[in-house]
Amino acid sequence: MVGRVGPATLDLSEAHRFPNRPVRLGAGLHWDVPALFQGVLDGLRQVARSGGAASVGIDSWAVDYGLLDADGQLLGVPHHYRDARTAGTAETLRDRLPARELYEVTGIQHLPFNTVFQLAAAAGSAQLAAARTLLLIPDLFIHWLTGTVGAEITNASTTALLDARTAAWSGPLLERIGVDRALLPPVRRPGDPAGTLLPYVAEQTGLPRDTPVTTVASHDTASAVVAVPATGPDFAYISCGTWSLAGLELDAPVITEASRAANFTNERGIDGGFRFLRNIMGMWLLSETLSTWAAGGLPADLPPLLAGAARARPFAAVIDPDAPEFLPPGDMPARIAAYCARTGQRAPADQAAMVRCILESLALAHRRVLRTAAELAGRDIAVVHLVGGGSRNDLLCQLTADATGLPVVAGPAEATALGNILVQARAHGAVGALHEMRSLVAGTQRLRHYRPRGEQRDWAAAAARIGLG
Ligand code: LRH
Repeated sequence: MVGRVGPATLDLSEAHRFPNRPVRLGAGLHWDVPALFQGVLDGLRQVARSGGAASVGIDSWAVDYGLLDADGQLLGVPHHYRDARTAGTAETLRDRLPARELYEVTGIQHLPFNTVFQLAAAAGSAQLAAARTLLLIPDLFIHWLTGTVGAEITNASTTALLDARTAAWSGPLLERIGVDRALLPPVRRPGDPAGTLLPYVAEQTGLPRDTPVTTVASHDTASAVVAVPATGPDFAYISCGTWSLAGLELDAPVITEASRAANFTNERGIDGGFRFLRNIMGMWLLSETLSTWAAGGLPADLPPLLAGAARARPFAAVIDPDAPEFLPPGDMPARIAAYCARTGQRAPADQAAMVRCILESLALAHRRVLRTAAELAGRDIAVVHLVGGGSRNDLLCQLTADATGLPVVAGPAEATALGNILVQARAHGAVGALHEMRSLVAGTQRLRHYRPRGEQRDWAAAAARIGLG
C-alpha cells in the first residue's frame, strides 16, 4: 500500500496484492515466508516504478516468529499460530508458570498460541538449540530488507514475554520456559529508524539504497488502532478482520484478578499507551465457512448470502464465537451445527441462516466484550469505531450497533495500512500528534454511521441462551 500524507491529505492506493497461503508440512501448519517476502519485494518494485517512497514500514499479525542461526540464516519454516502443537502446552506448564503469575507480569490475555507457549512447546528441539535470534514476522522482514535486528514493542507485547511495567523482556519468565534471554533482540519503538535497504533489495526493486525503513506499530492491530477516526475521548474500537479485537485505549494497564478472569489483554500501543482489549474469533468464522461451501460446490459469493442473512429470522441460533473448536482451520458449518446441537438449539437451516448466526454471534461477542471493558477500566463508551475489512460488512456494523446499543462509526477498512503510513509520516515530520493523525483520518476517509435499533432485551436473552449473559 502506498500512502500520500499532507496537512489535509491522506490518500492510500494499492501497489500490489498477493495471497497469504499457509502450508502444511508434515504435521505442521506453517507460513510460506519466502513467498510473502517475495510479495513484499514485488510490491516495492511497483512502488519504485511509480516514483519511489520517502519511507517503508512493515506490519503483520502478532505472536509468530522466525529463528535465525549464528550466521543470521533462517532456521526452518515459521509455524502458523493456528498449528496444533501448542494445544495443551499452557496446561503442562501450569506448575512452572502459573497463569496468574504470567498475567501479573505481562498483563497479556491467555491465548493458547502466545509466543511464550510456542517457545515452551519448542523447548528441547534441535532448532531452538541452534537459534541465536528470534524475530517476530515484521522484524524478520525488516531484517531481510535492511540487515538490522530489533523487536518492535507493540508486537513484542503480544508474545507474553514482555514485562508490562518495565517494557523490557522478562528475564524471570524466559528462565522459567528455559529460553536464553540473548535470543530476544533489543526493543524498538514506532518511529525509530530501522535502517536502509540492503544492496540486493535495491537491485531487486529499483528503489534507492538509502530509502529509509521506519519502525511502525508493527502489530497490525496496533496500527489499526492508530487510524481509528475518533474525535473525542470516550470511544471504543473494534478492529475487525480475521479477528475482531474489541476494546479501549488506556494510559495505564489494568492488571487485576477481574481483568484476568475476563481474559482481557494489555497490549502496547503507540506513545506509551495500552490496548485494553479481547480477541474475538472474527470474520475467520465466515471466511472458513465460505471456503467449506466453495469446496463442496455450494454458492460462496458473499453479497447474495449477506442479503439473505439480512432477511433471515433473528436469533434463530447463536454461538460463542470463541469456543476453542473454532480456532483451527476446517469445516465451520459442521462445527457450528455441532455447537447448536450441544446447546439445545436447532442448527441453521440454510446458508442465509448460517451467515445470520455467525454475524449475530459476533455482534453478541462485541456487546459482551465492550461492556466488560468499560466496567473493568471504569470508563464510559459514547461511540464504537469499527475499522478493518469487517467494516465493509453493512449487516455486521448494524448488528453491532443494535447489540451494543451504541452508535457505530464504520471505517476505514484499510485502518492498518493507514496507521502504518501515518506513523512513518510522523517520524518524517509530515503529521503531528496522535489526535492529529486521527483527525486527518476522520476528515479524509469515507465513514458510515449506524444507529442502534431494536430491543436490548432480545440481545440479553440470546446471550443468556449460550451462557454469555
Ligand atoms: C490480528 C492479530 C491479532 C492477534 C492475531 C494473532 O491480525 O494480529 O491481534 O491476536 O492476529
